[in-house]
Amino acid sequence: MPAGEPRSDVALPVRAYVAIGANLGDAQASVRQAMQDLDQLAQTRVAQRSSLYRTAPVVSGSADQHSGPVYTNAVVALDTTLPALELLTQLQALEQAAGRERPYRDAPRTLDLDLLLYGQSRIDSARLTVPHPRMWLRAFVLVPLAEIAPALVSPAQLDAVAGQGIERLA
Ligand code: A4P
Ligand code: MG
Repeated sequence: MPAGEPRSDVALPVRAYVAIGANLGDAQASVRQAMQDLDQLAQTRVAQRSSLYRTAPVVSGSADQHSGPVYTNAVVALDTTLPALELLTQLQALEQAAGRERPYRDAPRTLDLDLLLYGQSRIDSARLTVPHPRMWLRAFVLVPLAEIAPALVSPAQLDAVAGQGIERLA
């Protein structure tokens, strides 16, 4: 290939955003560990990490389910050359390694990793919907996302979730 021509076989990194949540065990330790583990993924580095937040559980399931313990939540920005579905597979492997079980919808969890945004991509496949369909409804996503990427969240979007319990941890 002549010098100076762009190479077409080298993928440019994509900026992706991942929400981290935990409300079983030592949730703060799990969230911090997840940040380190994400930075160790192949073809991926953590470019930015939000503060940790203590958040009231949001439950969408039936009323007889317990809402469970408070959550620790955070958001990280990744630069990755992994394709989106491969990144999802890696996120799910980290959830499994943290002992994640799925007894029912919105059940308490040792670790939840949701892919919020993958560059400008819109994805609607059986395994993956991006942007994450519920992200705009949730203070536990929008507040940490706005901390590291203020241009992505408008004041009106933050206002819309202002009633939800969330507190930044020191
Ligand atoms: N899936 C589709 N799109 C995506 C995506 N963008 N990122 C599929 C991740 N996964 C995605 O997820 C179920 C399926 O969604 C997966 O098989 C994947 O292929 P899951 O992690 O097995 O189950 P889940 O975590 O219960 O579902 P989900 O959708 O992550 O739940 P939600 O709606 O995000 O709610 N309250 C507080 N305060 N903090 C929380 O973190 N989290 C939840 C989970 C509820 N309440 C909460 C919190
Ligand atoms: Mg999830």
